[in-house]
Formats: sequence, structure tokens, C-alpha cells
Amino acid sequence: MEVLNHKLKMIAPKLGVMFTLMAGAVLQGCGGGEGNKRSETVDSDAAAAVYVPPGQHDEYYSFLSGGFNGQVSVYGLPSGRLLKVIPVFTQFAENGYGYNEETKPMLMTSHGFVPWDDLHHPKLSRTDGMADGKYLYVNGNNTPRVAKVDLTTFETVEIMEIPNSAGNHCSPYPTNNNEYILAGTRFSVPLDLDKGGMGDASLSEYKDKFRGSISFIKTNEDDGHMELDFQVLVPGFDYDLANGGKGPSGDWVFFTTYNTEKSATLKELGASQNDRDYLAAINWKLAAKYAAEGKAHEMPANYYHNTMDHNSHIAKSNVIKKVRYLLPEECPGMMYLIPAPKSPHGIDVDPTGEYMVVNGKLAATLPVFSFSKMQQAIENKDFDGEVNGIPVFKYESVLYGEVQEPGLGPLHTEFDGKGNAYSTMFVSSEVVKWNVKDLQVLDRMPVYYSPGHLMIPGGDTREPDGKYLVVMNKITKDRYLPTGPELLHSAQLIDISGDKMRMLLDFPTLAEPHYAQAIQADKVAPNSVKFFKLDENTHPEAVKKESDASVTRQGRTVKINMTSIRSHFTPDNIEGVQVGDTVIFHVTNLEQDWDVPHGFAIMGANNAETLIMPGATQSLRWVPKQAGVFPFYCTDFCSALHQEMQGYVRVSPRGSNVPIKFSTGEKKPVPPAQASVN
Ligand code: K7E
Ligand code: CUA
Repeated sequence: MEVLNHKLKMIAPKLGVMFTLMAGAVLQGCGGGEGNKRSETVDSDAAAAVYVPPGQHDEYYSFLSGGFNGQVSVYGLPSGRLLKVIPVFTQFAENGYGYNEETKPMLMTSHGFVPWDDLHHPKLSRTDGMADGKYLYVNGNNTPRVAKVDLTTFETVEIMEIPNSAGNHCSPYPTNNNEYILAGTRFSVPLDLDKGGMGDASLSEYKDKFRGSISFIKTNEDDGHMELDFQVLVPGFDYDLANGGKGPSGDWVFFTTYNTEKSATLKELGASQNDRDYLAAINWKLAAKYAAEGKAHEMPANYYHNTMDHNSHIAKSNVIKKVRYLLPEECPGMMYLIPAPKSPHGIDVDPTGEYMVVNGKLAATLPVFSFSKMQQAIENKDFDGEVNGIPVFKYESVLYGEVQEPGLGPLHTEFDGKGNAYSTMFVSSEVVKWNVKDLQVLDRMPVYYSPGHLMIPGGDTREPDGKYLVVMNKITKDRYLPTGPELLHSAQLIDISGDKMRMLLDFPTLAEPHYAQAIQADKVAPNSVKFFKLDENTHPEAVKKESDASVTRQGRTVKINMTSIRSHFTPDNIEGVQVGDTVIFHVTNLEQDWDVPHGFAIMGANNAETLIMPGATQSLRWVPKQAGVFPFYCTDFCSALHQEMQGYVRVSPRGSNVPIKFSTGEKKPVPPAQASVN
């Protein structure tokens, strides 16, 4: 979006000329004017349409990406209630994710510990072309990664780094039965096929040395475990967005490309010289077949694959040293290029799988390509040359038609399952409804302001649930009470059940939502875990009864195996710690009841609290730098005596002879002192 905004400003005068004859209303959306009037006349029954009475549940879960906060926010629809924030690529002080010892490995990469990313696209796992409510896959854009959130716990359980990639933007796209999760590079980079990874090259060698990659991540049907099966090394364009086919096109996945000029500098100009860029079509099934049949080469690699163990709740990192790759020029029939309007953004495939909509953000029309015509063109070898051995179709031979005057700056499209498509217009600030068959515009809804993605529950699946549409806007300006220079981004909920769109609700969102997904609540809610079973806790430092709690010293490390239950920690009095020791609190929450986490925090710790779910064990590291008696306490108001849920650690000067000693309560005998220091 950052590039886009600027690019649009640059070409705005040209577009202005191009659209002088267009309906005035279209151009006014952005800055207010006509548009505002319609919004001010929100139907009087709009409130009732989104009202979920206290104590009742929403009809849908929606998962909004957090963009530059590296998280996913979960909202109920239609109410717009915020239900949860799921940390994925970002440390989350609120619950200790990325701060406590168990979750730190989740954020390890070949670049070291990377506690942040830019998360754009949530995609639900699929069965038979429909969201199945098991997992949510998301991409990390900046340090290329794909993560998996388990929807029984709403926790991030797997993160895979993507080698040979830079700017993992067209990612992650599950195929219709989750066979593969596809992830493409945004930035091409010079790949060193011998030594592996990125090579050293001059930017002036861009055209010859830079390449993109599309990663094929295989998933295990039983536990969803990911594995990078192979990559396809593609020409050195920029790859923007992707989407999988369905039905007849189910074996295919489509990627928009820009900078097919292969310009290494000032891309806002350099990447806009050609009138057309490409929509890349890849037959993933054929690619998998080629890879299985020995067409793949192997190169060295170095990437992390981090997984969270379900029972111990401990994440482990696995470093992988090889990757297989295919070259399109060696794999006939695997990849084709469709000329598309210059610098296209979103690519969206309709529910029937026949129509591919290319959202050419700089284009005056919205082209819709036909999958059956593409098949025909392949059969007739109806090509217009090739690029790096990849056949290029003639625009006309694969084009179904163009939506005329759709609006300005089309970015993304979703479908309602009733034959209609809805596209966001970034520049003219509107959602435009059009018919997929006759390509006629049916309705326009001004939105506030400058929409990016939009989402209809199931709108990217075989059978959308065409009742609501959520549009995620980039600019908030005057929509809410001002909060200084930074405003939360705004989402708007639109009723699409009738012929005309109906604006229902504005709600603020966290950081910058790009894409979102939604699913009927009954596909997820019944599987939601209420607490972890203490019996099944395999954490090696778990303490399952208070009498097993202990404090032990090993050299300069003091290990505190502690329990928490309403409303005390065992032990709550600890002595014998010295300045500069590494103290690790392993806290097991003994509760076996829903919604009774205990938090643990200690004064001066250089990390965060950790919030321990019932039945789980979590570990917080603390290195006291001063002598004194330091309180620790439970941070989550868990009972009427929550405020009493506290304790002390005595820290003596380095080299002191205070023995290790710990207790809770008066009755418990103090265990014999452990071996003292050094
Ligand atoms: Cu359009 Cu990253 Cu999907 Cu933002 S992207 S809007
Ligand atoms: Cu435990 Cu508050």
C-alpha cells in the first residue's frame, strides 16, 4: 500500500483526464462530499441488524490481520466485538508470548530472534474448498515466514521461515484440501544456487541475477504439520498477491506480478513502463508431480521451522539445511503468463472457479479472465511468445471481459455466491458491486476512507455466505473522536443480503488490517479448548502438586518449580538467591476450570509477565541486579483473594552464605537447605 499511495498520486492527473466523463459521485468518495450524505442516512434499523444482546453470541468469528503489529485480531460479527488478540510474529507482553522461555523459540529465524513482523493475509484451512475451522494460516512479510494458529486454542503453534524469499507477500494460500500452502516472494533477490540463499550481486545485475520463488508447503492431514516440500524459482519480477482456483481450476494457483520490467530502482516509475504486467498461472498439482518424479534440484539452505508441542507447551526450533527447487523452463505445462493491466494488485477467483478477476490498481477497467478459455489456449498453443521459457498468452484469447468504469484504484474483490462480485476502489473510496456474468456495475457504496481488502465470510471459497461484507479502510481521519496524530484503522460492516448494499456499522481495528477471514461460529466454537488437562502436561519442569514444589541451585542458576492456584503460589517465600543469579520460575497453574489463568510477574524482570493457562506450565527468566526482597504477584484478578496472591524472593549480595530456603504457610516444615553457592 505504501508504494501504491504514492504511485496513485503520481498518475492521478492522467486518471483525472481518463475519467472526466465518469459519474461525478465516483470521484467524490474520498474526501467526503456527496459520499458523506449517504453515510449519514444509515437506515434506522441498522443498529438492530448488528445488535447482539448481552450474553448472546455472534454468528461469525472474523480474523483480521494486524499488519504491522504482527498479530491477528478476532472479532465477532455482526457486533464488531473484539474477542481476542492472537500474537503470532510479535512478542506480546500481555501474556508473555515471545518473552517466556517456552515461546521464545517460535520467533527464531536464520537472522536470529525476530520479535516482529508485518502480517497481511489470514487464510483458514480448507476441506473440499470450504473453510474447515481447524487452522488459520498467516504470512510474515518482512522476514519471510508462514505461521499456523490452532483454532482449538487460538494459539500460534507453528512458524516456518521461508528461504530464498524476500517480502513474503503473496502468501499463504491453501489449496482446496490443504494439500499445500503456497507462499510467494514480493521482492526478487539474487539467489546463489550453489552456496544457497541470497548471493552478493550488484544492483546493476538485477535483470540477470535476481529471481523470485514460490514455496510449496505440504501439510500433514492428521496434525496439520507443515513441511517445505519444494520451491519453484520464477523470473525476477515482484509477486504481489495470489489465490487458488476452485472447481475446474482447483489444480491451479494464480499470482499477480509487477515490475516485469525488472527495474532495480525507483520502482514507482521503473515498474510502470510496460503497459502490461502478468498474471502468473501455476498448475500446483503438476508442479508437485514434477517434484515427486525427480525434476527437482537441491540447493543448500538455512531456515527455521518452529513448532509448539501440544502437551508440554514448549516450542522447539528445527534448522533445515536443504531445499528442493523446480525451474519452470524444465517443467512444461506447469506455468503460464497472462498479460494483465499494469502493476495489478489482488487476484480473486470466483466461487465457480471459472473467472479470475485482476484488480489493476492503475487500470481504468477490471479485467476478468476465463479459466476455460485459458485451457483452450493451452490446447491450441495460442501463445504470444515466452518469458524465460514460460509461455505468454494473448490477452484477448484468455479474457472473458472487462468491467467498464468500475471506479478508481481497484485493489481487491470478493464474491457473494449469488453471482456478484464486490471490489474495493482505493482512490474513489467505495465498494462496487458488479455481476460476474454480464460485468455490469449494480451498486456503489462509499466507504470511509480508501479501502484495501474487503471480506465476505467464505467469500474466497466454493460457497460464500453472502450476508455481510467487511471492508477495511486505510484512512480514518474524521470518523472517530480524534486521538492525536495516530488513529486506529476503521472497518465497516455492510449488509449485502439485498440488491443494494446497506451500511451497518463502523468499528475500530488494531494496527492495519489487510485481509481477513470469517467463518460461521459453530464451525469453531464447539472445538474450543477450555483448559489444559494437568494429567497431559508433559512439561519437564511441571509440578502437579504443591508438595512437589522446589527451589534448587545449579551453579549460578536457581530453578524455582512453583504452583499457582486460587489464591496462592507455592512456594511464596524464597531465600538464598544472589545478585546476578539466573533465576527461572517454572510456574504450573493447577486449576482445572475454564477461564482461570494466573499471571506471574516479578519486580525488575527485563521481560514481561507470563500468563499461565489452567493446566499449563510457563517459565520466566529473571536476573536480579540488586540485593533486596522482591515481591512477585499474580497479575490476573482470579478470585476475591487475588490481591493476596503474592510472595517474596530474598536476594542477597553475591557470595553471601544465605542458604536456599522456601516455604508457603506456617505449617509446612522448611525443607533442609540445599547445597549453598560456589
Ligand atoms: Cu492489498 Cu498486503 Cu493484501 Cu494490504 S495487501 S490492502
Ligand atoms: Cu491468581 Cu490473581
